[in-house]
Amino acid sequence: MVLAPFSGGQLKYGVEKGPDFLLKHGLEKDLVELGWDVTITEPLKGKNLADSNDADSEFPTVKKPTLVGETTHLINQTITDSLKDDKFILTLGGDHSIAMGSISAVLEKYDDLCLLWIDAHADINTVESTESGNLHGCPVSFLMGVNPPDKIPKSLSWIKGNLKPNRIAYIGLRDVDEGEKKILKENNIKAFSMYHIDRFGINKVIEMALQAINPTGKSPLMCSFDVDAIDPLYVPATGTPVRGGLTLREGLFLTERLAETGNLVALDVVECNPDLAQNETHVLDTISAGCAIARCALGETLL
Ligand code: EXY
Ligand code: MN
Ligand code: MN
Ligand code: MN
Repeated sequence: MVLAPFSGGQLKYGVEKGPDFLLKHGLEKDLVELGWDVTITEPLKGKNLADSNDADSEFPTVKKPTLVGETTHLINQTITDSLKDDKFILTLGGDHSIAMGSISAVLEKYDDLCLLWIDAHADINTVESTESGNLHGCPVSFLMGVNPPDKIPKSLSWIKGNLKPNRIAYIGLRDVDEGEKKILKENNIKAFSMYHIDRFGINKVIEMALQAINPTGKSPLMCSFDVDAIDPLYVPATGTPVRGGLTLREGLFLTERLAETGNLVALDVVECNPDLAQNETHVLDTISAGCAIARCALGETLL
C-alpha cells in the first residue's frame, strides 16, 4: 500500500488527507483479514518538496509543475522498488496527478500493461489544451507521450510516455473538455461514458472495455479509480463532482469484475477530499466508498 497524500495537482486542499482517512477507516486491517500481506510505504514522508508556488516561467499554462514532477517521481521510484518483489500495488491519493507516478512505475515492470481509467473526467489534457492548468486533469497525456517534446516541463520529462492508446479504456466519463475529445478521437481511445452504461449496462461496458484493451485476456491489468466516477450522491466529498455518475454498486461491481479476471496487478484510489464534506455523513460516505473500492478490487466479494 503506497500512501500519496498529495494535493498539488489541483487547488483544493484536503485531498492530501485521503490516505490517512482511508487508513483510519480500517482499510489496512480489512485487507489483512482478506489474507493480504500489507506493507505500507510512504514515498513523500519527510521529503521537502519543491515550493508549491513555483511558476514554471517556461510553461505558465500549468500550475506547480516542479512540485508535481518531483512528487510523482518519488512515487514512481518507491513503486519501482516494491515491484521488484512482484507486490500488488495499491496507491492511495491524493489527487489524480499521482497516477503519473504509480502508472509509469507499473508500466516499466509490465510493458504489456493494460489500463482502465475510471473517472468522470478523461484527465488527458496537454500543457497546451488545459483550461484550468491543474495537472490532475493531465496525467494521461504525459503517460501516453502526447505532449510535444518542447512542451514538456523539465520536472515531468522523466515520464517515458510509453502508454499505448490501445491499452487504455475509460469508464464513467461525463465531463470531457473539447481539447480532450480531440485527443481521444485522434488516438482512437476506447471511451465509455455514462451514456454507454445506460445503454448497454455496466457489465457489458466492462466486458467491451476489457476486450478492447486486453483481447487475449492474458495481459496484466491496472485500474486508476477516481472516486468522482461515482455519483456525488454516494461520494460527495471530492474536488470535481459531476452529477449523473455511477451508482455505488456499479462502481464496486466494476472492481469486483476486475478482481475476477485474476490479472489485476495495481489499483489507484484517488480524489477523496474529506475537507469538502458538508457534514460527517459525507466524510463517511466518501471514505467508506474509497475503502470498498479497494476491498472489492482485492477480492472481498469473490466468495
Ligand atoms: N478537465 C478539467 C481540467 O482539466 O481541469 C477537469 C479535470 C478534473 C480532474 C479530476 C481528477 O479527475
Ligand atoms: Mn481523475
Ligand atoms: Mn475526475
Ligand atoms: Mn468541464
